Amino acid sequence: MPNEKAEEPTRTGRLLIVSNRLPFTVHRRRGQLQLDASSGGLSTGLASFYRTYDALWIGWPGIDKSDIGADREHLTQQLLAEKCHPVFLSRYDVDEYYNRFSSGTIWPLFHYFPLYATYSNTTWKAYEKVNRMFCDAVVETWQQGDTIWVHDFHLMLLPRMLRERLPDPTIGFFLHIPFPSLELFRLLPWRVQVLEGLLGADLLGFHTWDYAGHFMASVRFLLGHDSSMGRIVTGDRVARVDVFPMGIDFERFAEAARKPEVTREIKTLDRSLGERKVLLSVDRLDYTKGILRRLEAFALFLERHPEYREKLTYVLVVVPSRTMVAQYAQLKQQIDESVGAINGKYGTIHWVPISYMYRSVPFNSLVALYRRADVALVTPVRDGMNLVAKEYLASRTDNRGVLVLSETAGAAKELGEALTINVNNDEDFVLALETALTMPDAEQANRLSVMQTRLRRYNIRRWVQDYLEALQSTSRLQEEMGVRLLGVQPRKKLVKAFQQAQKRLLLLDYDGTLVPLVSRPSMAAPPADVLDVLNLLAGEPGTEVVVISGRDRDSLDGWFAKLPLSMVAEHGVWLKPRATGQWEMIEPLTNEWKEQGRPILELHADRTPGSFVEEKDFSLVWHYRGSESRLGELRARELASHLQGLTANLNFQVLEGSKVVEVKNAGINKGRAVARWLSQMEPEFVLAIGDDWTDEDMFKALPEGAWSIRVGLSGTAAKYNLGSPAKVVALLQELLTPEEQPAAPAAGRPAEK
Ligand code: GDG
Repeated sequence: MPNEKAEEPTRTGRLLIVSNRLPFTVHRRRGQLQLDASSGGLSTGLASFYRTYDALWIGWPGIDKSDIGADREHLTQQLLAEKCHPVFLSRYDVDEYYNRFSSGTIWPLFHYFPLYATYSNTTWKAYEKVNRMFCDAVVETWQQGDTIWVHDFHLMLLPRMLRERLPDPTIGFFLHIPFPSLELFRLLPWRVQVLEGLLGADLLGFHTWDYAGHFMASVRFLLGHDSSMGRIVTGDRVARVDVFPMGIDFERFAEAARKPEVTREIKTLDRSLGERKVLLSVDRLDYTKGILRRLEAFALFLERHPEYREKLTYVLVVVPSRTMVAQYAQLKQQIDESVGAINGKYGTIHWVPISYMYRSVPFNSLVALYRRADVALVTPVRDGMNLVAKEYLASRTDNRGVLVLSETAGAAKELGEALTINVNNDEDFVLALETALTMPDAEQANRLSVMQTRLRRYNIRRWVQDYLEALQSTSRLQEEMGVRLLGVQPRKKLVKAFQQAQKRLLLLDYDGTLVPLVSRPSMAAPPADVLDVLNLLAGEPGTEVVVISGRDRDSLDGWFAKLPLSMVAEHGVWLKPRATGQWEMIEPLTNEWKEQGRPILELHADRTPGSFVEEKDFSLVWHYRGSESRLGELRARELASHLQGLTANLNFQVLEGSKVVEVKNAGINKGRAVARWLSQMEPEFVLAIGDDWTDEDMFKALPEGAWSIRVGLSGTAAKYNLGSPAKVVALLQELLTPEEQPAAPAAGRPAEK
């Protein structure tokens, strides 16, 4: 029997980084277009390394399309020299896709500010449209072997769009912000589209395990795909989910701290700040960064600790951001007012408590501030990671400094030696400030050095390398899982073997094999294409088609009685050979055990909303596909173990199938049922297709040389896997298609087929 592996392309191409913004922002100054470095965590993080890769960065250059005018070609070339490929967006696109949808819907919702989120179909359409524009740009530049790495919440539909357009691409996705809990995420009207968009990626990366867990819970609940060990089987693909806490360019900060320019800046700071202790915060203007809460806590600290007045300065750097969004403009005003109020209340003729800058500061000045600050206050209300915390630590090669970090920043998961606080707890905040300001030098050095060692090791390069290695290995995942997809060559051989054989036996499971699984079995009637292909196959001379199912006789008769098929019901209890057209029992059976089993199943159904009991002649089935999946799984285990306790005395067995627990007579299975056709017919060609482990009995009963296929990506005794019922139907249709080169049709085979 053929046993080819699915072909795996070697990936030696470029790395295509795709993000909303390019690492350069284009400005027009005195008529000329100029490139400035972009700010923000993603740009600063990746910009420091991507040039050393064989990479191309695809994104928006930050300037309105209409402001580029005739310079478009020139600008494209200028950017290409920087390994960048622009996606040009109009003012409308930016307003709708970026300001309104990305910043006005996704950002607040994903950061646990649901009341700030607005939902509009117009902005959603714009988001889809711009994702499609990015897709066009990637498709335009992509070459076989390139690896695509999509970044962040602006482009969550892109992975799937790319998968639909490119042949076998390798696609990674990294989310830089939190993925919220299911209860928040499910508020999004387009939640299914977003999850499906993301699942187009081979590898989904998150900063923390919480975010990854929330994502998998949403996928399970909203799409019904289970995950185990970070693998999500989506039908015909496996996507992997993993955690990669983003690092920084550690040496860049450590070395800058030693540069003479920075030392000079520190001296200047010393002159104006004198002996005072310095508290520092550096944030983009954003309500998630907790700036107002921090100001309130600082005021409380001054109130509680008058001894620190005139002895410390809080340097507050706020970098302008998203000024077009209403909440941000309002926040700016509130910060201005709060700073004014605190300085007014506590300031003296010699002292201004808060030194406030609303602008971006140059890199050297930033490092000088990090070096001069006794305490860094990184206290966001919610933050995906927060790189400022890490940069502060990297800059402190002098072994001094204390980091106060909020536990709702992703960075808190890695930086356990920081003073972590709950930002909503003022007492916590005040106590942390006091502890930080009085921490002995030796303790500061100890805490710093543990964190620095970790950050130096898992720096930005290591992060990128780790992610990309994991991405490459995802393409080998299906093999690791023992899955062998029916590739092009074995498929051709299968079709040819069918077409050349004179006696053929097709053994086809129904639910999950010919039609997709649905939450209520009664909804799974066969569509016309399934009936047509079964009818045509069964009409082929020398061909026996057996639908072999766990269903009861009435359901199978209702759907298939008019077709020239054989049928097996209740997993092999009842057989209806086409020749007789009569149902017969495989052997005399009793169902006395039902009286004891039924109340147990019913009790479980009552305690598990969305589940129900189905009764067949010789089996009872508890279905929980419609239940909350974790509860269903828990109850399934309880039920199975409860029933198993009874099997010693009664003649039944318990089977755990796909979202079902089935109780039926011992010794009955699909394997025994197919034995009958195999021995009576002695076929030259046998093909068995099934989707769950009740079909494994059938696969194991097949003779050497038979073809067998399991639907889905589970490990199996079958020889091959196929992705979905739709692919099974396509394969069956292909059996009926004439060979490409009809050399000599097998005897008995109608010429026109
Ligand atoms: C998103 C997530 C996640 C800031 N002000 C100045 C300046 N910066 C630089 C910092 C840092 C970056 O900007 C800010 O990074 P953050 O991580 O703090 O925050 P976001 O921009 O919100 O980034 C975040 C990140 O993505 C990465 O995944 O950590 O959670 O929200 O590098 O140094 N740089 C200069 N002057 C400034 O005034 N030169």
